[in-house]
Amino acid sequence: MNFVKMHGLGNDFILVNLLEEDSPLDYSLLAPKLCDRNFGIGADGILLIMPSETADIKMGIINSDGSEAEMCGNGIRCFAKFIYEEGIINKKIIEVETLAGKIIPEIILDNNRVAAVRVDMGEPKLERAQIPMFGEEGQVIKEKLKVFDKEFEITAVSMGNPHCIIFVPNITAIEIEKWGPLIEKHPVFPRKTNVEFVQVVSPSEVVMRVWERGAGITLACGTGACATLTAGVLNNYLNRKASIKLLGGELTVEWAENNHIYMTGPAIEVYRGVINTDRL
Ligand code: ZDP
Repeated sequence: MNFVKMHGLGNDFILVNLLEEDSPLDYSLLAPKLCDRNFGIGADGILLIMPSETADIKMGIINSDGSEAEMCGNGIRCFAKFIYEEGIINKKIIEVETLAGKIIPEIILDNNRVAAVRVDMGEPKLERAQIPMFGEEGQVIKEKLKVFDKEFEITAVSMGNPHCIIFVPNITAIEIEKWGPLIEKHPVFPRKTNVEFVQVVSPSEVVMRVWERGAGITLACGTGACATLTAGVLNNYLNRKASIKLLGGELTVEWAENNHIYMTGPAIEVYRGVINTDRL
């Protein structure tokens, strides 16, 4: 299997170009092995490049545990950079089909090199059923969620994939490895959830730590940054444009007048390789 290893703010991916691989494999089954950092290539997930009938191209997303995700914000910047630089799609504004609908990355050049990718992430979804979450109709803003003996105040946002945002006074005091997986699998979330802990620094800056559904702690989460900005606006903590600081770096996110979320950040290719999947 040929692959490209890329990352966005240290959130790293194995890209497989299914337009060229002639014997596609079961990537859900292989994901835990390929993504293993000791026994495999090492990554937070796999991105599949596929043909689309409704857009320029299609992106498939598999988490490191083999589960499928609807969307991936850091991933789509990597995906767009690769598609553009390889000349697979000769456009700077690319329409990408995902399970979260059509997402539109725009290549930002500096001296003919891809300096960043700005992504039209579409509209955030706020109704409880759209997250999805069980319970009464309406939006989930500052709602109590009981996890064993602890009570969190959560705000839920879907960027195509589910996010549970928790604002805390001090991010370093949170045991993410303990609470992350418990909230991810809390029965109120029928499709599980990504979990973001957020400390507000100012109306234009927050620090965020993520526990990703299907992947655990990662250095950054693009859809999570977008959901965080949205939740920050809904709670009156943030302006409609803010910088989201993550372990792997920072993203600029804006909730524009047209109700779309725009996320801007880097995408880096690390290396290319060939792996014999029979030996994993
Ligand atoms: O929704 C999920 O299952 C996530 N684990 C998908 C990956 C999201 C990601 N971190 C992002 O940048 O949006 C890659």
